[in-house]
Amino acid sequence: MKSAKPEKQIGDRELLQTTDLPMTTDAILSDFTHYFGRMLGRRTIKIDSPFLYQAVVYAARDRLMERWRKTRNALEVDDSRRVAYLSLEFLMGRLLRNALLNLGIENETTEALERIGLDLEDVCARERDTGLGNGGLGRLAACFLDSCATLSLPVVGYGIRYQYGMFHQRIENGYQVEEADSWLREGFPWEIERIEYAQTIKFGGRSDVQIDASGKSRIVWVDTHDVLAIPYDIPVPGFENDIVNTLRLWSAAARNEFDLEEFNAGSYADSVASKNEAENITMVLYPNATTENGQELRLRQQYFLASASLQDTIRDWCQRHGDDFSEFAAKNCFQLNDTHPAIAVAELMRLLIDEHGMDWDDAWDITRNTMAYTNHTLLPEALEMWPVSMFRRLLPRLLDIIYEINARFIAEISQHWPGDTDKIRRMSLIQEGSQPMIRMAYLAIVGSFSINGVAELHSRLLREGLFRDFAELWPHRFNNKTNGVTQRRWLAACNPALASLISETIGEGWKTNLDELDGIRDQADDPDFQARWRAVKLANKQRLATDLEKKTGLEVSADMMFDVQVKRIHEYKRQLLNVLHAIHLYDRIRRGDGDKLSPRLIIIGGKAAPGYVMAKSVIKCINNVARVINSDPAMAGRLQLVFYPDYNVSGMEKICPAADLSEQISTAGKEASGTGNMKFMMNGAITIGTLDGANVEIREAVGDENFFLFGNTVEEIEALRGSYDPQAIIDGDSDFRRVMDLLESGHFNHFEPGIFDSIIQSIREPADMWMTAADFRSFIDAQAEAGRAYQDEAHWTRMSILNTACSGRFSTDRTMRDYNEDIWHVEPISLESS
Ligand code: 26Q
Repeated sequence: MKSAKPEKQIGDRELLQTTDLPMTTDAILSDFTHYFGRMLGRRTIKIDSPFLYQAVVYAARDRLMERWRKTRNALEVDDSRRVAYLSLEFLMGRLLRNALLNLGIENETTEALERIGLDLEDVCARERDTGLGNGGLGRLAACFLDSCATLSLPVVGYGIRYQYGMFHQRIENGYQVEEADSWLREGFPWEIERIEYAQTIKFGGRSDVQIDASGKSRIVWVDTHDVLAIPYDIPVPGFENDIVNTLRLWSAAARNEFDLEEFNAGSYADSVASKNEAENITMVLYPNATTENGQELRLRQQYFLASASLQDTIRDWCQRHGDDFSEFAAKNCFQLNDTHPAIAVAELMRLLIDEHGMDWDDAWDITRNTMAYTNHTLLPEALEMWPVSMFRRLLPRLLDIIYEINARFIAEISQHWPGDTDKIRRMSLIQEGSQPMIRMAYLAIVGSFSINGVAELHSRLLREGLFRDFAELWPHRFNNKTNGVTQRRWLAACNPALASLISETIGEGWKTNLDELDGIRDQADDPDFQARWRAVKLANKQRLATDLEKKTGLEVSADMMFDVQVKRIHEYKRQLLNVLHAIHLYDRIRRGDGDKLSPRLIIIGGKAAPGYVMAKSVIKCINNVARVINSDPAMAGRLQLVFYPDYNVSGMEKICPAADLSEQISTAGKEASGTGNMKFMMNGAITIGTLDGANVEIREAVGDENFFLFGNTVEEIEALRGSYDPQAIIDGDSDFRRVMDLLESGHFNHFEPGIFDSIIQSIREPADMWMTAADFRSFIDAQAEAGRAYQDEAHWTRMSILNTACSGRFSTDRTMRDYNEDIWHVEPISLESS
């Protein structure tokens, strides 16, 4: 292959050779005034105006811009190995507070705004959440970016700029109502459009054999409908290290404003419609319902992201190396966030073979040495599959390539296990049947050099269960990378009072080395430190109480124990078990058996996928039970239940600092990791949980005396299947019987007969996948123990302090170091040279 290193164009000059902008209060105020008055053209300061917020963003963005340029320059000069993190979701939340914190200008900006009578808190609250994700997987990607920038790791995030992110949730008569999230409506001041890096993405058409000039036959993908991918860049600042990495989000546009052929044929309306079809690709984020599986538009999104991101990487590569790909695998790594972008395996093959003239074996070498796959689920029904027929219609050339990968893979299995046709059928990338399907997880595994789970238990269960055949074939490819969360957002920014108390005690080092939190262990029994710790928690609870009252109208007291479960609503997460406990407490208090109970506020929040009927019933059930409990005078000061509406990243920033008890109660073996559990722990909540996901490691870290454990283990749950008899469990437990009697008598749905029948049925069902009844008794007992423990103030505070103290290993800084040591092997960016 010829090597043609392009020389820098004579005309290429750095235009912007700025000196660093001052980071002082005066300079920030002056820039703010400039943007507010001269650029945005506003005169009067109205507290609710979006323009105050925007002007502050521009002042901060200027200071990011020069650091961003230096980071990019350093990367170019060093030609160092880098990582592209491919994800259909980046749940970034708000960006302003984080940018100020990482730039180290929080105090200066606060002061600058104070001078003109503004409160930074109010200004930050004006920012809309960037809700480009469903939940854990999307937020994890956002935390990863923060940690990579902070560790100076050369990692670029590639995602989709959905016009509509995660829907907003309104509660109407107890039911979830979805509203579109038009987050871009007032503009998004963080992004920079980079039209110069637009890429063309092909769909449809067919593959054709052509003979090239040298007489060789090659396959070309013809008669395609092309769509333009336009990148928008968002800066990702590291913590006080002058690094600014990039999140590049792709937006779809019609390739020509009008398709001339159709236009000339006179079908003006059709050509405008086809423009619309192109732009539809990035219109909306899909909610994670299994019922939504198999949607054609979703496959278009996945291919659009994979193709645009790979082409972008190759464009950048060729600019520096010409068409010499010999070092490509040594210098690039693509981390696949679940199977959602897994089509990248086939697309990289296509680009290398069809567009860059490589032969199959060389292309496969590169692919197999650059792709790495992270799995986030143990639910077999959540594994993505696409109908072969849809692929043939939408991505015919990619189907050819997948078939070829599969043929070669099956040859390999046959060599390894001669004559084992059952194995071939099980491991094939194609699931045969009346509707043949492509197994995207298997494509990801076969095409990757690394396959990881997201908690120790999860990774073990992947190897022993879901992916057993593959782990037997390639044991060295399988590994674990336990999730984390960034302490900059999930402690420093969201809980400033606790952050100050910690920093006063052990210094600021924990912000970049979370293991240092261990230093507050010594204070766990110190009465003075304990009192201050409690005062912070109380203030956070008061803040949340105010917010709750504003959002729901319910008046709550910060003196109660805040018992919190916030996460997506899903049967395996068992919000229902939590409701059963609430009903049990209600029943006890009504019977006059509540005098010894700790007063509790149970908070449940989360969104249900719009098509997930059972999850939506659970929301209605929570709200109905809440209405009965909260309007019963006998419950006053003892028990309240509230549904937190429209739970999102900003919601969690208020909720986790205020929680006393963290509910992590999924059926063992179903939650891959969980990350909310880590945010709560870091903020001093104590977990009540099953041995599932990262709960296992949380309990190990904090010690079993500081964790309320309950429920069947994975092995016990598996052993139960087949003989599970929930009716007998209910009949044999008088507390459980009374709870079911209340539910079944219509006590919570007097004027809405039958609406909870399916919920009741699911609890009594021997085939109940989630085994809610099996864990009822041990859950109630663990809750009682937690209630008793809460009454011993000093003991509870000690547990709380120890939870924070032991949360060090749940920082994404640790997670990213682990990825880098075992998978990525990149060097930190050095700013010296630029
Ligand atoms: C699939 C097909 C069609 C449309 C949407 C989807 C889809 C979208 C999002 C499927 C799944 C998701 C998100 C999954 C997710 O958030 N998983 C969580 O990932 C966390 C980070 O690793 C873990 O902590 C959680 O345990 C896991 O549930």
